[in-house]
Amino acid sequence: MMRAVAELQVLDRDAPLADILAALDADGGVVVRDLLSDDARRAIVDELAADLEATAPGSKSGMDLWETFHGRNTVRFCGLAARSRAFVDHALLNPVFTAVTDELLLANGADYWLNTGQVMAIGPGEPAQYLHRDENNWPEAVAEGREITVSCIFALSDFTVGNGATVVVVGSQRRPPGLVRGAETSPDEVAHAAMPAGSGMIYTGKVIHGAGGNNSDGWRYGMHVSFVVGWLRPEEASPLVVDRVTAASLPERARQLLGWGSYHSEGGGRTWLVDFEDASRLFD
Ligand SMILES: O=C(O)CCC(=O)C(=O)O
Repeated sequence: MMRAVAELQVLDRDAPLADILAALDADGGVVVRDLLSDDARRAIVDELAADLEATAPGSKSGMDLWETFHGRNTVRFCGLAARSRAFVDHALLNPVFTAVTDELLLANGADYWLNTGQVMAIGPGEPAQYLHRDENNWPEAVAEGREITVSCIFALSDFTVGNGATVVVVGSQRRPPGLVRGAETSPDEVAHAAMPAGSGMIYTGKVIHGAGGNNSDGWRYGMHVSFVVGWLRPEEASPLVVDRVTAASLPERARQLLGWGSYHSEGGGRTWLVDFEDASRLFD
C-alpha cells in the first residue's frame, strides 16, 4: 500500500466558492464536507440499492485494460439519472459542484453536460487502481491550462485510507499534459481522500488520481459524477438511457445536462440539434 503523507484541504459546503476554487487550483482536488445532506445521501442509496445488489463486480468491457481499470471486485453501474430521482436533484444538480464546474468549464466552452454518473463500490481485497487523469479520455482535446472535464467522487459511505479512499497526487494537475497510466509518486505528494459519508472530493480532469486499495473487510460505496465541455462527446450516452418521458419529468437544467438540449458555441455554431432546432423544443 502506498504511504500517504500529503493532505487535501477539507472545506464545508458553505465555504466561499473562492476558497474551494483556490484549494482546487493549489492541489487539483478538494474535499467538501456535507456535499450531500444525510437525507439526500440516504435517498440516493435507497433508490440505487436494488441495482447495487443485482450488479456483479467486475468490468463489462471485455477488454483487459478496462477490466484492470474497472477493478475485478468493484461494482460499477451508470444510468443513475434513470434509476434515481434523488441522484438528479442532489448530485447532478448539486449547487456547490455545479458552481465549481461553471467556473472551470465555462471558460472553455459555452456549456457543459454530464460526462458520466457511476456507482463505484469497491469490495474487500480490491487492489489500488492504476493512477490516471480523467482528461485523457479525450486526448485530442487536452491542452495545457485548459480544463475540459471536472469530477466529483461522492462518499455514499465513509471513505478511509484502509477501505479505498481515492488517492490523489497533490499538485499533479500542474505536471505537463500527457497520458498517465500509473505514475511515479513520492509519499509526500500522495493524499487519500478519507472523508465521512456525504462528503465529496471535487477534482480537475488534470490531476493524477485513482481508487485506493480496499484492505478492509467492508465495501467502500462511492459515486462518481463528472461533467465535460459541451463540444466534446461524453463517456456515457445519457439520452440513450434516460428516456423522453423521464426527461420530461426533470427540471430543465437536468435535461440539458443529460443531453436533452443542444449546444450553441460562442462563434454561432450549433450542434446536437433536432431538425435544426434546439433539442429542448421536444418538451414545449
Ligand atoms: O473510485 C474512486 O475513488 C476513483 C475511481 C476513478 O478515478 C475512476 O474509476 O475513474
